[in-house]
Amino acid sequence: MSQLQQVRRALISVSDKTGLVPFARALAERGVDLVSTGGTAKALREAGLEVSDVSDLTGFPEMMDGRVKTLHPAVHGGLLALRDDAGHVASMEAHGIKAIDLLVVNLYPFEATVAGGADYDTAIENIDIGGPAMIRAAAKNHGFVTVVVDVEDYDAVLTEMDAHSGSTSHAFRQRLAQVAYARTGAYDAAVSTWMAGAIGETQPRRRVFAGRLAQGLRYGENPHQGAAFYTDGLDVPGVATARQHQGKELSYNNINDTDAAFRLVAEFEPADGPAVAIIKHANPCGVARGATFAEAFGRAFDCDRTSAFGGIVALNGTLDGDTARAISEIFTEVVIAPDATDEAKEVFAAKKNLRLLTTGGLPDPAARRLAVRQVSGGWLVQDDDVGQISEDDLRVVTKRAPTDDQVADMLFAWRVAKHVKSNAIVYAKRMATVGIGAGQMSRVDSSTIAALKAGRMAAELGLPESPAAGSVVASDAFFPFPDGLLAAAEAGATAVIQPGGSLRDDAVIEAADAAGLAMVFTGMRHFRH
Ligand code: 93A
Repeated sequence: MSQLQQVRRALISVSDKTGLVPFARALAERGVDLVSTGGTAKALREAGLEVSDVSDLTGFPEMMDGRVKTLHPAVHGGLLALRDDAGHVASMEAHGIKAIDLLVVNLYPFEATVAGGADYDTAIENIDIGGPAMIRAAAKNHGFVTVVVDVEDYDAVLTEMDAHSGSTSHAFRQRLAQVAYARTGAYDAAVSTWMAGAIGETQPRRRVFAGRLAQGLRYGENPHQGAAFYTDGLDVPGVATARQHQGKELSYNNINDTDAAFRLVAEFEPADGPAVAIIKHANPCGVARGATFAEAFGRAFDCDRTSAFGGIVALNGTLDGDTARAISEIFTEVVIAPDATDEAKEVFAAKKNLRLLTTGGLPDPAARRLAVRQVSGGWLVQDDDVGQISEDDLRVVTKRAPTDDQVADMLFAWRVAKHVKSNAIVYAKRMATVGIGAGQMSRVDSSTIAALKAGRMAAELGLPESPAAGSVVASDAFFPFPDGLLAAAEAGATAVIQPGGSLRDDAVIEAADAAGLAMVFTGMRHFRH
């Protein structure tokens, strides 16, 4: 295999025709013969370039509405033949197959088509078959063939050819081949993911995950870690697809925290009124509902004013001017909302470091998705936690039954607890969190920390008593012993929502009765490790 391979013939077949004409012209100027499929050839001819049709190469017309254009030995032989193998060369001569040295393909826009809400048949018709077949063939034969699947690489090809008198080097072809397989892999993954949704296949073991690079990141969780952001190509409203109106580039931690914030607030239906979540380090430090977004923000902020500094704020509806002004008063990294009024955008325009993201909608909190985590030597894949409960699922286990207000607050606290790292303890009162304990190795400690934060806020706001007094408390998993529950009661909680299911449930219920608490079991757990 020779290291340098002269580029004499290029097959170009692209759906995205961005940059096509200048690139093809530059190739032609370097003496490269151009061969193209229908639409691509038409675009090139219109630009005055000389190009031959793939149908001339194959002796077959494009047929079946374009389903069969390039699937022919004249194309695949030209891509796959080993130029230094006498048998392969003899086959080429015997069948009149001409070598293709450069393949330029970008695929039918399947991802964009399904993202645009296309129906089933349209999606199916946008699954490219011939393109991936050619890409995989050319990439396999990168010993001789250069394959380009990304418009961004056009310039690099010309630079490479100019550096080697019209040839490409083996290392260059190898790099492009690797990119080519990343593209075909991600493409089929997008098809499979879409199909899983379309037919309701939910088993993680029958699913695949792959992404497309959305953005190279300056660094990861820490400055010495490299990082990048990949999207799954399926247009779910959220941080991956949001429009950024201002502020510097999002960092790895910003993206992670913003996602946590937006997915939490998406638990609250806009039809039920404004909800705001403030997030730090992927945990909420305040979540509240209110009559207005400004009120909801104020109530969320009052849960833990200290932690909210440098936080991420998410809204479940349109950001308005009043709320933007209230948010502007504290240092905030990112604000994410389905939309923002012009007034709100003007308010933020003065805050150069604040990033405003709008998404056009909320993600469906019940939509089935995969959650993927890497461990040494592999990946753990599970269904996302889309579990939701309603009032009907609650089982009262204490002598005292909760009041209607307590039930409403318990369901609110429960939804928040789902988004808090375990062990999660959430105190809430009148649809606002008043104390959140997150990520402790002991449930008692989470209880104590949540109460401590509530006490601190009472002091800061000059309240006569801790806002945890008369609150409800949610626990993401059962209380294994009465101690965690008693810590919550001591902090002032009067009603408890938890999954139940401990061996010692009886002892915990007894303790709750003795403390005069109302307690309900959900039968569902929300671990988040
Ligand atoms: O329908 S296909 O899967 N059948 C094919 O044989 C084939 N060959 C190339 N689609 C095929 N292509 C795709 O056509 C390419 O991947 C490219 O996206 C598109 C370019 O078509 P046109 O040049 O007609 O615009």
